[in-house]
Amino acid sequence: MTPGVVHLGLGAFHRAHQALVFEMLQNQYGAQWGVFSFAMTNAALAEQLVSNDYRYHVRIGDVDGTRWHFCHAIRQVGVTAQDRQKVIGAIAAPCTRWVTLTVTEKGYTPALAQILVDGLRARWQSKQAGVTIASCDNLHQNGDRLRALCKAVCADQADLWTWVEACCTFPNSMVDRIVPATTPDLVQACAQATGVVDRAVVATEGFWEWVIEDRLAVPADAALLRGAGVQVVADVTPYELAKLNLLNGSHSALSCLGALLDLETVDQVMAQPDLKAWIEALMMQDLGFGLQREDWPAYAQSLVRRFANPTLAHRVHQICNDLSQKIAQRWQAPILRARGAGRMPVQLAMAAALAIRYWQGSSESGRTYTMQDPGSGDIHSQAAALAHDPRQAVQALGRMESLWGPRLSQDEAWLKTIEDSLQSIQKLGIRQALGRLLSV
Ligand code: CS2
Repeated sequence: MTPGVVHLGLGAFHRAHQALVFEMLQNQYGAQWGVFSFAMTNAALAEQLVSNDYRYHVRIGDVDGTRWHFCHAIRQVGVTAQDRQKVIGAIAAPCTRWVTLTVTEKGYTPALAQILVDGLRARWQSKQAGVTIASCDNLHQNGDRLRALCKAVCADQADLWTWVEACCTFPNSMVDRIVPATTPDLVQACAQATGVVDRAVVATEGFWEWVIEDRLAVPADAALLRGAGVQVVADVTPYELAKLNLLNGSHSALSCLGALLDLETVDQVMAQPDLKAWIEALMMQDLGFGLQREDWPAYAQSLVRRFANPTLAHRVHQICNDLSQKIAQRWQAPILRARGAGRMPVQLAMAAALAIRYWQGSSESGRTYTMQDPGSGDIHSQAAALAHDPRQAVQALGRMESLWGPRLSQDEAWLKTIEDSLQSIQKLGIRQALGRLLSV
């Protein structure tokens, strides 16, 4: 029997999060929950998994210790960039019931939608049942967004789209588990602990959460998912915003901070009492402001503990990757909530100043670093060119709608507050500037 789940984006996150949920479901309900997983471009990873017989190790670590798990959720692999037809064939296969995606913020392109739509067309033409198409990326209303992309690609195929609307669903979802990119150190630690050289190994924390909207092509799947610990709810928005704003929002801020202070990992940043105090203030005063998830203060406190997890060694520069794509998803909503309530989110203005300072490309001690963020060359060159003129730097970068949206890019009081923060960083240095902000 072919696997029932087709996944796009065989990255570390998928291997340590959803794959483990599908493994639980497979253990109970069989191969219909097996995963046919496609790397987007990483052929070496796919080859490693083939030579591992599709299995790989997961190190689950918290302050009180680590344990190893050998995951067998994945049954087949491919590489989207090389095997387009294989992806389409997998989506169209009679056994397929779910398509899941973790392709990162920048992956939501018409080309992605085209491959999905080609697969759906093949299903429709061969009269197969509909599927649940679950976007699991850190995007506000990820399912709605994917559906809109697919709909645009189907603009002149009304019959196909009518079938998609009637038989397939695009639930919104929130996924949460910290899974850093695999490093050579982890491969070595795995070899020492298990005796196996496994380049597909991943490290993660004990915590995981998956909340998905109850809009599934096969409604009975909801009960099975719940049995595996997934929350299937009527409205994901409160969970999604709490996670995007509090976790991802503070992750991006603390990563810029770490990069600028030559700190390598998230736990190293959290080990500095002054930096930790600022991150807590950022969450409690600004990122959490106006959230609907009722237990958000407890969630924020749990994040402080999760970020301090020393077993993860989550590199700040990894989180800074694609920063220009992440800001709109993570910071815009809390800034708008505060501005809408007549408040000035001063900690977030400092985060914005840190991002502008980060884009200059070197740390406070003068160490240069590489920024991986395709399409952001203009941002980087403007930040570097205006490094000595905070006012002009904020005028240039704070007015970019792609980062801040139409309202904030015209909000003069907000722009002035970023400028004040950038001035303060320049005059006092980052740590003093943060200290001053905390003492107000
Ligand atoms: C991180 C996320 O790299 C990043 O941008 O903020 O990958 C984060 O670790 C996950 O979303 C946690 O659920």
